[in-house]
Amino acid sequence: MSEITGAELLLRCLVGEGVRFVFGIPCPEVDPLLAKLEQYGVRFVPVRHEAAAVHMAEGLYKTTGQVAVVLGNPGPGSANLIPGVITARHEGVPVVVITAQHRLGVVYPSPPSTFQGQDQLEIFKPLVKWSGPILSWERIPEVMRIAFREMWTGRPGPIHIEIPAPVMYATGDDAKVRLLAPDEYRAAGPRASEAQLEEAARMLAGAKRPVVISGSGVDRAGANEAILAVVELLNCPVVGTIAGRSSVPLDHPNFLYGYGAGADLARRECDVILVVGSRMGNLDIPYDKYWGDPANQKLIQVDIDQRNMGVTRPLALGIVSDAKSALEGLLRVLKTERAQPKGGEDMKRYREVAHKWQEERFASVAAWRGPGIHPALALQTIGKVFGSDSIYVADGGDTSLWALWFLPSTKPRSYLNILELGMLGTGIPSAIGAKLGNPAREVVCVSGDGAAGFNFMEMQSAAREGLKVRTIVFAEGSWSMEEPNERRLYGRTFGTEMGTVRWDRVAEGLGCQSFYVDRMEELEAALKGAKASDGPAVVCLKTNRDANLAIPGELGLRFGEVYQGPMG
Ligand SMILES: Cc1ncc(C[n+]2csc(CCOP(=O)(O)OP(=O)(O)O)c2C)c(N)n1
Ligand SMILES: [Mg+2]
Repeated sequence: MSEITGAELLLRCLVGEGVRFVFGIPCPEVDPLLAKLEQYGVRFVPVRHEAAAVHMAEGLYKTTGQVAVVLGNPGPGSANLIPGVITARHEGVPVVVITAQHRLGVVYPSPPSTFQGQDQLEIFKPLVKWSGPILSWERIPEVMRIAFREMWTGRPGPIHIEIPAPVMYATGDDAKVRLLAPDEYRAAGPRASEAQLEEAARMLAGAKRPVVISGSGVDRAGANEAILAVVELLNCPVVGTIAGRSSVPLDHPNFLYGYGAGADLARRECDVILVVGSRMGNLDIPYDKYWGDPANQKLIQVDIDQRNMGVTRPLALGIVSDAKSALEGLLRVLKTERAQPKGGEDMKRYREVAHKWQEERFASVAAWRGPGIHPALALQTIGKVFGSDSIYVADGGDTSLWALWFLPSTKPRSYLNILELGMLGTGIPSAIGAKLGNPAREVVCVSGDGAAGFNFMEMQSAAREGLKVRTIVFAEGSWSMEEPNERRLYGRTFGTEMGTVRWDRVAEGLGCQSFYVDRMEELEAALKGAKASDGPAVVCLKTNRDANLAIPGELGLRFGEVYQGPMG
């Protein structure tokens, strides 16, 4: 017989689920867990703010598929987790959120006299997919199974476990517990039936103008090759969603940007649409004006979650399935039935329209000669220096819109955005999570200066952990994205002026290598310097404020429609 603590038993469950990282701040209530991590090959990454811990878990998951644990101490630490947890819920990011309590017996209910007492279960319940306490050593494996089953059912998301200190410290005989491997208590995700695949193949093969829409679910399911194979077999357009920017290569000859006249035309003219791994949410402007007549368009949707079906566009065929197996099955049936590629004239036309539209919209960027640095040109230079193999993390308002257009095409799972909640400040911690999961790859965070302020302290975490994350702050000194509405309606701005920060100097104090650049001629050298740094590096890049604000009108309008619904 060997006695192990509740914390060690919990850790065995977590390791069995593939957990390799724990993010958080130590406290006595979780010390028995932290003390054992190394023995089980799990790395503890201390943070400067608990919300950042969740964003780190988010960056790790989005780039690797790995689930991590985040910790909150009783009271404030748990409260600080909340913005991160809400973000993870919106993003469909699985995270194990563990909150602690000091003692059993004073919680549920907590008397008003309790120090750091709060009903954390009540607080977290609406924020997560599932929330529950573990109140005895014996039930740890069972409750963890419930939680992980819930986490992986449908669209993934955070789950919350509350473990009071006495349960962490309690000991029991480990011979009495039998831990089950994931496949001993969870079934593999839903799969398309043969009949559904045949029907989808028949619709696509018989279509005159099919279009494929690729969402972030394609990235998450590792279905990137499969979706391209279907697109190439059909020789049809593939439109990437905003969240699915890295799900298909932007430089593929069949790719069309979602915001643009090329994709508009393809969507309007098409007779069959295959949407994979996307809810067709507001970011992807699912409004009638950008589509054809629903009476003549048949929509096939493949999604892991029934709840995402037909939310914004009417459905002809819904397939609740893991994206990879569905697309591979579809490809197999299309090949067996000798489906023929489409002629290519339409594709050529869409590409031409898209190209022309892009050239016209961004003519001001190409023609720009200063003064100072245009964010779009800076992003092109960043792309040139860091290339297509890097992981890019974009954060901020207008800065992230410029990044969406001007950063290069990337590998799968390699473009993180502040979608879908739009939580500013996720960039730096997400980049750290991405770097932990991909130590051999460059991870570049491009951030607005407003966004950077939220979690900039985590650059010190990066320095301490020896993580070569590169953060480039677009420092024009304002909350740019909030300005146009103020100017338009009130003829002046209020509260958008942030004042300047020398991010390079702050970074120096945090133990990072740092660079300051305010002239285009010096930008490439500064970026190369950051790339060559043997620790984390920060580039304080002073962009031109007017240039940052000059998002082309039509693009701005589309982004406005994301919030306000169809206009005009
Ligand atoms: C946490 C949070 N607060 C407020 C907002 C609303 N918001 C969206 S964009 C933006 C401005 C961002 O400024 P910055 O990061 O400097 O980027 P810029 O627009 O200047 O390029 C704000 C305040 C948000 N998305 N998230
Ligand atoms: Mg700004």
